[in-house]
Amino acid sequence: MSRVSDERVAGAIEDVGLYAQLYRRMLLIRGFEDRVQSLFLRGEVYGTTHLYSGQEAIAVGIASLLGPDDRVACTYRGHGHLLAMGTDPEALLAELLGRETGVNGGLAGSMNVVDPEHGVLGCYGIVGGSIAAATGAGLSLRGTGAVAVAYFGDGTTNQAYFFECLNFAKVFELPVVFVCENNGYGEYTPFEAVTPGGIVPRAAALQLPTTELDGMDVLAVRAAGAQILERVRAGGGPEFVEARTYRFVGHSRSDPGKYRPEGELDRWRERDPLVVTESFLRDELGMGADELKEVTESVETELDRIEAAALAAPFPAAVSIPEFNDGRT
Ligand SMILES: Cc1ncc(C[n+]2csc(CCOP(=O)(O)OP(=O)(O)O)c2C)c(N)n1
Ligand SMILES: [Mg+2]
Repeated sequence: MSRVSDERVAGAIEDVGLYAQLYRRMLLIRGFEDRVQSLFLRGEVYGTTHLYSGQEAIAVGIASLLGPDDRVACTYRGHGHLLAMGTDPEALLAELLGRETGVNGGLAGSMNVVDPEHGVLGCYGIVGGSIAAATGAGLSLRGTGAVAVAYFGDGTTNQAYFFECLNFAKVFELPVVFVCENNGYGEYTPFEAVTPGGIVPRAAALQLPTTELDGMDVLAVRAAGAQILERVRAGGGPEFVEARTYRFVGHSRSDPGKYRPEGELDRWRERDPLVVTESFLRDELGMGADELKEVTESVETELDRIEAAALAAPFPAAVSIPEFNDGRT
């Protein structure tokens, strides 16, 4: 599977084929996460998981603008970023199931996948680790036209890495795009409760150009992202994005999300990125119901195959797997 837009770049706004691909990739991520959840409940997943459901438009929109020389650094909520960059979904699921055929031989698990072949420097369990990794990559990419993208959450803007790395990137005008996925919560804490002054002013204070965008709309992400990436590739220095989004599930596998105010999830579900994009394809680009159904069904068929293959894959020989499955998160 290739990156969403290896050959296609920004400007192809009216291209039905491209948007159908973006929609398909988002469906794949959602379906993948649904399966991870049910496999987790069946005791098949080793370690913990943090699902990306609800946030798909950000990873897919940005990845659709990246080329083979660009690099991304992700968080422990990284399945969506990996799949958007073209990581083989079967190898990713096998990784989560601790199998030898996993992206990292079944030894990285959900939180620490590395996939350099697809431009992924790594997924980081340490909050803010992705910011540091992308900043370092930016240093080595300076002057090449390639960029490094850091994905991180709202809560991460309270972490020391955030200030230190944004400052460093600005001082050296590094080609880094800092993408803050504001999903409203850091674990169980609403971001408003711990972020005096909001997020964007923090980056603006360090003189990074800032963009706030609708992280539930892949078209909005892609349109703004195209302009940002053009500037950063041209040597304009680092930029900051706050993409407003929502996670449709709890923080991690053991969180039912009960701290959310009543009705909040339902309100965000009305702006589900899959619904937003499906409506656009149908109403603006004239895609028929049959075609849309075909996309959905082909994703489910692919996921059926992937799940069966990952479950049938062998465990790595040298590791005693049960030791890793003692219920700790
Ligand atoms: C350095 C560090 N501090 C604390 C934690 C525990 N921790 C894991 S996720 C998380 C919340 C991060 O929230 P946010 O940045 O909004 O990302 P989200 O999980 O919402 O995607 C915390 C505090 C950690 N993993 N690393
Ligand atoms: Mg968050």
